[in-house]
Amino acid sequence: MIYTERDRHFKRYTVTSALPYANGPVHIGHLAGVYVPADIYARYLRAQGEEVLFIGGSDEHGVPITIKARKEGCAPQDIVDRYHKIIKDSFAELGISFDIYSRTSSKEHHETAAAYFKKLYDEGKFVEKVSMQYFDEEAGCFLADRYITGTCPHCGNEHAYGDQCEACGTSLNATDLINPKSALSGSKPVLKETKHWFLPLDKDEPWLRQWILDNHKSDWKVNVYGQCKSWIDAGLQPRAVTRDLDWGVKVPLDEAQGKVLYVWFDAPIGYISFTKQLKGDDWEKWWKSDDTKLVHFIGKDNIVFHCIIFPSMLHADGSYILPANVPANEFLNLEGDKISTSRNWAVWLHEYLKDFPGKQDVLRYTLCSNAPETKDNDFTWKDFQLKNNSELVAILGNFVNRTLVLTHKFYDGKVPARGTLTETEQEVVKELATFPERIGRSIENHRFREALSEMMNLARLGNKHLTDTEPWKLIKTDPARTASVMNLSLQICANLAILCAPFLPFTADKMHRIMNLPAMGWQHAGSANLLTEGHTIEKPELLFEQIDDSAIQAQIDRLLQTKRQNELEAWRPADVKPVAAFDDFGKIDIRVATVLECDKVPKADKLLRFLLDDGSGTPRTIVSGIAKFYPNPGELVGRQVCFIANFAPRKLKGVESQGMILSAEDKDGRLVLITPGQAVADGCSVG
Ligand code: B3M
Ligand code: ZN
Repeated sequence: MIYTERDRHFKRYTVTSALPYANGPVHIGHLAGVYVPADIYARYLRAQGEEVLFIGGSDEHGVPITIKARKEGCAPQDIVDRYHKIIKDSFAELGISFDIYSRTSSKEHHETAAAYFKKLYDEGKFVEKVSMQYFDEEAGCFLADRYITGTCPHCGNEHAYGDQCEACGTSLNATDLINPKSALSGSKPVLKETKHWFLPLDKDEPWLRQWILDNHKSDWKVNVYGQCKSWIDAGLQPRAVTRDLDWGVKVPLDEAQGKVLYVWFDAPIGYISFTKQLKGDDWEKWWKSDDTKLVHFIGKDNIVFHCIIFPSMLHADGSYILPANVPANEFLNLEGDKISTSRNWAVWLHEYLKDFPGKQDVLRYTLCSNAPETKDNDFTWKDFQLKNNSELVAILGNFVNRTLVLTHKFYDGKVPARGTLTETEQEVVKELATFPERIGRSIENHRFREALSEMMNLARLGNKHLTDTEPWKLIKTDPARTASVMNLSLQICANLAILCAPFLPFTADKMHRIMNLPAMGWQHAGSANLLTEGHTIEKPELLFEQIDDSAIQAQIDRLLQTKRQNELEAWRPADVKPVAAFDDFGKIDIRVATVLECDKVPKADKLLRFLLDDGSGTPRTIVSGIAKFYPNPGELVGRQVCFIANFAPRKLKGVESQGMILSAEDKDGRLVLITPGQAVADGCSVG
C-alpha cells in the first residue's frame, strides 16, 4: 500500500527517464542523476503492486549527433545506431528495468511527433515568425543549437550554445549569443531570414505560475521549484520548435522544406510514442487519465524542458495530464572535476561493467548513497571501494553470511523453531515492522539516499541482534534460545531480500535463490514470520567481496592518464611577456659551448653538473635542474648547448655554477636542451 496520502488515489504510474543523446555512452553522472533513482522508484512501485510503465529510450536527433557524425565522416544514423546499442545493452546489464527502451529515430516516433506538431499547428497553437537566424556561408547552412557558440548574455560563459548555456542553465535563442561563432567552420555567421513556428510560452505564464508556483510549492524539490520560479519570474519568451536542419523529424508542412522539429520538441514526445509502441491501443490511460501519476526523472539541466516547455506542449493539446513531479537531481562530479564527455572525464557504464563484472549492485549502491539529490556531489574511486568494503561487505554481506553459515552449521540449513522471545527481541520484532514504511515513504518522496540508508539500518539491526546474543557461544549452553535467535535473524534476512530489491536487484535475486524465498511483495515485509520452521536454505554464498587497492588504483591511473592527455591537448603557448627594451636583451650574453663532462650533483636529485668548453680555454661549470629529463647525463658529452655567460656565479648544493644553460619547457613539462642547428665554434655569441 502506498504510504503517502497524496498519492493514494493514483491507479498507475508513468515513470519517464531523460532520453540520453545517442552520441556517446552513458556515464555515472547520468546514472546517479537520473537512471538509478528512476529504477529504484519503478521497482519499488512494482513491489507495492502498482501498475507501472517505466519508459526509456535514446534521443537520436539534435545537433550533438550531427556534429559527431561530421567529425567522424559518417552519417548521423551510423552514430545513433552505434550508441543506441551500447546504451541500451549497458542499461540492461545494470538492471535498469525499463518496460521499453526505444529510440527517436524510429518510424513510429517520427509519425507521432509530426502528428503532434500538425495537430497544434492546425489548431493555431503556434506563432509563425519570420526571423533572422544565423547562417554559415562557408558551410552553407543555418546554425542552430550546438552548431553555434558564443558568450552567454546571462553569465558570460564564452562556450554557450545556441539553445542553452550549460554553465547557468539558461535556455537561449541563438540570436541572444554575444560574439557568435559557427561550430562548423569557425566563421562569424551572418543573419538570414527564415520562418519558424514558436510555442507562445509567454501566453502560458499565468497557468504555469499557478500550476507550479502555487500547486507544487510543497511537493516539488527545492532545486526544481527554484529554477522554475526564476524562469517564470524572468518572463517566459516564445520558443522556436522548428529548425533549419536536415537531421530530425521533418516538419509536416509543404512550406517547411529543409526544416525539422527542434530536438527538444520531438524528444519528450518520445515518451508518448514509446508508450504507443509498447501499449498499442491501450496507451492513452498512461498519458490522459487523471488517475495516472506522471513522474519525469531528469538532471537539473533538463528542468526547463520538463517543467515548462513539455508541459506547455501537453497543455496546448489539452488532452494530456501534466507531470505530478519532476524530481531532478543536481550533477555528479568525478574526482573533484566536472564529468565531461568531450574530455573523456567519466566512468563509462559499459567500461565499468567490463572492469567490475558482477558488481552492478556495488555501483548502484554507491551512486544512490552519494546521489546529488540536493547539491552537486563527487564520486571518488576510494569512496566506491569504501562503500563496498565497509558497508556492503561489512554490514549487509556480513550479517546475511553469518546467519546463513550458522544455520547450516547448527541446523543443517533448516530454519529452527522459535520459542519465546526476550524483551529485547520483541523490540527487534517491533522495529522490524517499521522498516517497510520508513523505506517506502522515503522512496515515494524521492529521497533515495535516505531510503537506502534506512534499508541498511535493518542490516545494522540484524548485526546488533547477532552481536548482542552471540549464538556461536550460546549454542553451547542454551540450544533452545539459540534457535530463537537464529530464527529471528533469518526472518530479518528474508525481509532484507524484499527491502533491498529496488536498490540492489542482483543481491535481492541472489538472496531469494539462496534462501529459497518465493517472490514476495512489499506488503509482506515487516513480518517476523516470513520463514516457517523447517524451511530449507541453500549453501551460503558471499553476497559481496572485498575490492582491493589494485583494482581502484588501476581506475585512478586511467583517470590520471586521461587528465594528462587532456592537459596536452589543451596546452597553448604562454602569453608573450610585456615588451622588453632591445638594450635589455643586449645585456644578456648568450654563448655556445660543448659539453666536456656531465654528471649528477650528489644528494640533489634534480641537478646536473656540466663542465663546458666555452672557447675561453678554461672549462666552465654550470649546474642545471634538468636531471629528471636526462637520466644518462654522460650521453650529453660532445653535445653543443647554449648558455648565459654573464650571470653572477652562485653555489648550488656546494657546486659553484657560472651561468645558466638554456632549455625549452615542452607542453608535457619536459625540459629540452637548446642546441644550435649546426656545429659552431665554442664561445660564439647567440643573438
Ligand atoms: N537528450 C539529455 C540531455 O540533455 C536529453 C534529454 C531528452 S529527454 C526528452 O543530456
Ligand atoms: Zn550562462
